[in-house]
Amino acid sequence: MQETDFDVIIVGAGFSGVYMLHKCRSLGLSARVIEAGTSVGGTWYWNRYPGARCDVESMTYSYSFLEDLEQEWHWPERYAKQSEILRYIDHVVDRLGMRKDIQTETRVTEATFNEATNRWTVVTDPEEQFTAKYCIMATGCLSTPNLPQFDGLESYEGDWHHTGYWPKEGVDFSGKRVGIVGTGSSAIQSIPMIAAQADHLTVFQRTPNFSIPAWNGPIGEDAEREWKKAYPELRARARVSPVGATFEAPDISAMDVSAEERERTFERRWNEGSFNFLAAYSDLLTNKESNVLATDFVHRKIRSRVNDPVVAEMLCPKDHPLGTKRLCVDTDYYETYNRDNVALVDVKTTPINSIVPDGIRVGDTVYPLDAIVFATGFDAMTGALLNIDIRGRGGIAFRDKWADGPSSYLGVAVAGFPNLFTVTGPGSPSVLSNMMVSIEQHVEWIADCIAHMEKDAVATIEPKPEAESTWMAHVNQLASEMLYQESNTWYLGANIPGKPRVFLPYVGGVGHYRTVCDDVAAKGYEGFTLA
Ligand code: FAD
Ligand code: N01
Repeated sequence: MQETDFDVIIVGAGFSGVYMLHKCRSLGLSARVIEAGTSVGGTWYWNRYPGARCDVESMTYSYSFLEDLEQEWHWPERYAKQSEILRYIDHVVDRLGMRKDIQTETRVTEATFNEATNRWTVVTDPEEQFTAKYCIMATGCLSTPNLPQFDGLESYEGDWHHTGYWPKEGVDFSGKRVGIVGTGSSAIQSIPMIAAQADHLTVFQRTPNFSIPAWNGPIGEDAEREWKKAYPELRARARVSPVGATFEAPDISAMDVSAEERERTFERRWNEGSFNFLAAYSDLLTNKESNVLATDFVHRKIRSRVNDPVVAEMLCPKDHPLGTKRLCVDTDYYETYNRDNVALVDVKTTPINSIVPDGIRVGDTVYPLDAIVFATGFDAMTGALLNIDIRGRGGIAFRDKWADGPSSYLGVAVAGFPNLFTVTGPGSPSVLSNMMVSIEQHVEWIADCIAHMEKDAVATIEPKPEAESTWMAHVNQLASEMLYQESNTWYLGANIPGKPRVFLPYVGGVGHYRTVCDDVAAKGYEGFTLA
């Protein structure tokens, strides 16, 4: 056991942990990042499945604090692929000389607050022990892959992979009969790529998802130049916007315009691609009638893209309002079902009952497969935090405190756990935004808080229980006014058996949330106890 003492321990070396390290070093603090993977990148290190790329524009999916780099960096495509994003974060880490402060291949298993010393003790696997005044969880919202318990998986004789834990060397599906379980964003990106390579692809779909075309392609030189010229204004606009984006979001109901105008608007948004579509009208996620109009438009698009009408109907989501499961963004997803080597199997009516040595059994039918891809998502937002045994004052365990769902003040700190911060934690907008904007906002707020504490020699900061309760009531109240409740999603923990059904992110909007956080700080960290 080697004991090592730092001002700050940061868990996770994705975009959050890397920026947090940079801010801590800028404050003159000693910091160490502890990362389970063999290198940096987080999401973009682990998710190497075919077709993996971001679905917010590359030009906005990057750090805004590196103004020189944003002018230098060339993003070749409108939506950057995984390898390009990984290359970017690797470059940032080397450019800022941060690698020596990042310890990889080390998983944090325990973090315990010592009330006598006001310090955190962090224990890892392989076993080492660290102490620090501050412990910052940059563990990611979508970093704990969910592999459902399928009977017989251990007997399967082919290869299987989870999209969130993809081999670095890649997987060659040439000449193989492949099965993919799931039709969320990961599946929708990988299905066209796998279908193009494999001999045959069978898609096992439980719930069809809404997907909007990406219209991906190279970014032209003129567009890049214009974008770079406008960067400061675009970044500023994203910071105060509802979802950290630069697209226009008019405050108008879909019900307040004529059918012709609505059709034109939906068509224009569809042709712009991606999340623009949801911003066509301000009430698509609050008003069922407006949502039905948008749903009808997308259903018609799906039917026009898929040749077989039976398959097209299977692909039209009818059990949840558009956008209440995270919207997917695709390149040729629906058209892939027009290929002769692709089959769609409904596993809602008859679920997968087991994995057998040569494939997947659904009811009485065995689908013979040489390889299986599980695109079955993540234990989102709380999974990575609850995997660590975190103990606060009086030995209270995070796992006990959050047994009925997470409770947090601003999604950034938790009562009873002094000097512990969660980057993009539950109760913050995080996954409902361009996460780069939310990550930067949280990291900067935490860094300012730490700077304030160091300047005034404050030993500990922690939320007051009543401030936390008030914030959680607000988070839940706003969520209850949205259509999100009508859908079984990872936003609600519904994808993990036994997980409490609680809406996890904050729907109040990135811009509004930023104002709330800034006000809290301006009022001397209102709602926190500083000792
Ligand atoms: P992560 O990137 O998840 O990093 C967390 C790190 O913490 C991981 O490396 C993990 O190994 C490490 N870790 C966790 N627990 C421990 C532990 N106990 N000990 C040590 N290390 C630990 N967001 C967008 O805004 N736009 C997109 O287009 C987009 N595309 C996405 C595509 C995919 C396939 C996925 C899965 C997510 C996507 N996201 C997207 C969300 C994405 O997760 C965030 O944008 C962002 O990358 C999160 O960065 P992070 O550093 O907070 O977390
Ligand atoms: O996971 P998901 P994901 N039997 O949870 C199905 C981000 N992301 O990895 O809907 C059969 O969305 C499950 O079915 P159902 C983004 O935030 C972004 O695709 O629960 N099926 C569903 O179809 C995204 O939302 C990008 O009925 C089972 C699928 O598996 C988040 O990460 C790309 C099953 C899981 O879908 C997660 O996306 C990728 C079972 N037992 C990810 N269990 C971008 O494009 C689960 N399923 C930027």
